[in-house]
Amino acid sequence: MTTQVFRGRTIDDARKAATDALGKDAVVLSTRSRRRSGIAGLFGEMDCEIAAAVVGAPTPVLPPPPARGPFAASVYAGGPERVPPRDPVAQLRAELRAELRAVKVSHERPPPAAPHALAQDIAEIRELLDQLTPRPRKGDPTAALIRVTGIEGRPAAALSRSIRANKKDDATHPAERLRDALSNMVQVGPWPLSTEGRAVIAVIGPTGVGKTTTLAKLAARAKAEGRTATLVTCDTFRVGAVEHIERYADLLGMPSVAARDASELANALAAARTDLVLVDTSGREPVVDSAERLLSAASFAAAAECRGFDRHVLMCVPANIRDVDARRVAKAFATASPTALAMTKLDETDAPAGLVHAGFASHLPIAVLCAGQRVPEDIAPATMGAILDAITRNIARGPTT
Ligand SMILES: Nc1nc2c(ncn2[C@@H]2O[C@H](COP(=O)(O)OP(=O)(O)OP(=O)(O)O)[C@@H](O)[C@H]2O)c(=O)[nH]1
Ligand SMILES: [Mg+2]
Repeated sequence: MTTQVFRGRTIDDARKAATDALGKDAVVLSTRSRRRSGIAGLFGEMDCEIAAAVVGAPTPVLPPPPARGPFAASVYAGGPERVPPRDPVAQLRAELRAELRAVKVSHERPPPAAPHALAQDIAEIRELLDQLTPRPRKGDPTAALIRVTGIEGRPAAALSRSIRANKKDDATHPAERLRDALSNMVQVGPWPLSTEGRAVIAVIGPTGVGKTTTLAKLAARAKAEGRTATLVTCDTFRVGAVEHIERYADLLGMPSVAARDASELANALAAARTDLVLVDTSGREPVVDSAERLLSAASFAAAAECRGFDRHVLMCVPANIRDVDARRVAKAFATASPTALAMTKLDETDAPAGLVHAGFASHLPIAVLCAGQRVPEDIAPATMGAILDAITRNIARGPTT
């Protein structure tokens, strides 16, 4: 069987040419349209092409192929063109090669350029982002030091800016410059027991951070100083919470009271005959009418029962708190308007970056440091030296370049 190709303006033209040449037994094997070469092709004109053969027919002796050209007569007359038989595998390989070439060309083509205005906008946004979040650069000793402390997020960026801004003495060791910058960032608050007159000292903060233990430590310290105190618990929610504070009160020989809401706390304050009233709370966020709400600056100032008392509301936060959690805690307990931070569990971390995170998030000074479970040993007034030592305690072991 010999396959021949016939062309025409339409498929019918091509088919008619095939029938004329091969007779009505001609079988169409394939058809395709292609843009005509030359000027006609530019105007969208197409050729139709069919491959046809007569099954079982002897190979005809054909005249030589007609002259080719844009309007070759043989084409429009449907003149036959001999196509040498091809190995199907070779044909497939040729087609694949052509496709591969096309793919390669399309990949080598440069991507379409972004419009100039868009590219400029993107560059400006990148620059702004760089300014807002200065990334610690590799090989930058300051950035390496900050990483060792575990300080992260916005406090780390602020610290890094502060160190870089203070380049007046480049000879100073980076660790010293870090301490300088930290001392400008961290604030120290007064030890709550230093109040001379009557005072309410309350502990607030998330569950399990050491509120009750810290309050018990303060109570024991107060007793050791010869001051009298009443223990009040507003945590009437958690099973065993009231008994917990009562147990400490018994051990210390102090009166204790449970207050379920703001009015009961106000009554407890009015009834107290001691120098200090130490208030424990639940770890829940202060809601309207809750006992914790009475502790807020505004309610405390407005309540007659609170008159004559200094107000100390310590927000207890663990020393290993992450930046993101410190911000959440500061927000959650803001309605109780805490006056200072009591940082707990310093003994449980080698990177007490929470000292910075909590201070930065709450804008509160640190007044109390707790480093253990023992009552009353593991509590101390906060000092700048102790805070800086704790934060930089890994520096000697960490990289400095
Ligand atoms: N290692 C260590 N453990 C502490 C510290 N302070 C408190 N703890 C322990 O932490 C656990 C929880 O302490 P609590 O005082 O009951 O904590 P809380 O915030 O009152 O807990 P809730 O009342 O459940 O919200 C206890 O096992 C304490 O002994 C500290 O500074 N260091
Ligand atoms: Mg408790």
